[in-house]
Amino acid sequence: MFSATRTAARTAAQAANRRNVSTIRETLKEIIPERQALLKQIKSEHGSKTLGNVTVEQVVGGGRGIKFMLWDPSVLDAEEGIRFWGRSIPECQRDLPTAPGGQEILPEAMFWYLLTGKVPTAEQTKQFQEELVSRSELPAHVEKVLDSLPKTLHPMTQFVIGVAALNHDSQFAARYKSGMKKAEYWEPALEDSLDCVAKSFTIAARIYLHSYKDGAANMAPVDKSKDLSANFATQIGFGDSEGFVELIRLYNSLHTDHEGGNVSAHTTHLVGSALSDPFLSYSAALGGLAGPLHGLANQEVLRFILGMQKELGDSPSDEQIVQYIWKTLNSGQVIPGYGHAVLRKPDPRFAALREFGNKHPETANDPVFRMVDSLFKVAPGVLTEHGKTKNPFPNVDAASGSLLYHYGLTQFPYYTVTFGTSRAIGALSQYVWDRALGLPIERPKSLSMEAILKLVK
Ligand code: HAX
Repeated sequence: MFSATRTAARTAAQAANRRNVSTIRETLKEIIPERQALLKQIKSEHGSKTLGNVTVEQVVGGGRGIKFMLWDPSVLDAEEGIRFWGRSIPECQRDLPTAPGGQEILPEAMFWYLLTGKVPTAEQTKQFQEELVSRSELPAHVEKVLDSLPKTLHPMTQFVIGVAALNHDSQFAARYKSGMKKAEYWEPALEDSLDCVAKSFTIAARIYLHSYKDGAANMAPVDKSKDLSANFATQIGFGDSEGFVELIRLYNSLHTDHEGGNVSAHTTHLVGSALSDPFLSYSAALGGLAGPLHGLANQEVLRFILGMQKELGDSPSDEQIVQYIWKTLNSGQVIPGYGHAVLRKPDPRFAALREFGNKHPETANDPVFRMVDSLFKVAPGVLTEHGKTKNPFPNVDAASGSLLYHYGLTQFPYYTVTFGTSRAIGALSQYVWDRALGLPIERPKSLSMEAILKLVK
């Protein structure tokens, strides 16, 4: 086992003791038996009840709407958007701790909240932040692997490789090999998940320096007094911009979780159900996040917006934008950042990012951000007229890239990496619960076309 991890866990426990603050382990230890009992009750009292029939269209249509898996930290409503343990995004913004002097939710606080369903105190957040930051250093072999990859390799491919290589020090894998009991699974799952989240930020920074700067040899060391987002910003060279640091905090809090059925969350859950450790499970999820219909859409949005700006200039009329959208649709392409498999209203994550852009004078007047706003005014109407998409409204990816671009993070093939640091927080929170609840290996039924015909006749 990577000894820095053991030291981080021990130091965190000692610091928590000194301050008389309960640690994440103690908090989970208290909650887990209650949730285990609830699941047992659901199974014994309601196990044979149905939650709706499955149509043939759902089977051949990507499983839309089939109620199929257990996922506790968040639930998505088609009209209202996401709720994290029952709280909407504005409610999370109201209730969760921010950095001293900051206004945006700290991703560390969101991580605690997603893991436990309880809002952490400022003290718990501080202690948890210190623990995560002290876990964020990378083992030498991971640094070596990352630095040896071609600079031209897509940043998401580098991310997949970096996270998979962390599996070398997995406590879950080591304890499983030595015969751990099922009731103990959640503990090393938690240790690995904390490591995976913390180290993902450092992997992300290293990839940026490797791909777009002179390499990571002189990467700034982790500053243990700062949060993960501030460290990440410093390491990639944007630490002096308080606006950028706040954006990274917000971005990493908003993208964490979007219930369990999306590709990256579901992949983590599926791969984890085979008792693959958190690193292997999340590395597989990153491969899904790298798809253009999922997380890569934030890269595609920027490409789309910059293409439009190049063709139409900084202040196109609504009519010009409408024509540009039609041209894109008529050439058979999708409008990136619009549409959603579940949502049927504008995504509240988009609303939160748009609000961020509008409340900061420097971003509010940025031509690329203004272009995102102009697109939002007309695109839903065009997509409705086009008549294909079930949801003509913007999703989370519609605004995020323009804000990163404003602050100088202009390399848009990198944008999905910033999504990936965040999604680890939500997907691995459920991974810990999957092990705590002893959920079985996932194995739904598939059907051939002949079998479908036989069943419906
Ligand atoms: N532009 C043009 N056409 C679109 C569209 C868009 N933005 N969104 C959906 N459509 C089309 C679909 O391609 C589909 O066409 P076909 O029947 O020819 O296949 C039709 O409308 C019906 O699709 P749908 O049922 O409304 O949407 P799906 O559930 O199948 O797909 C997607 C949801 C998000 C993949 C889809 O809306 C899309 O491709 N959007 C653009 C890419 C994007 O922004 N992805 C990010 C989504 C959020 C996310 O996961 N972020 O990580």
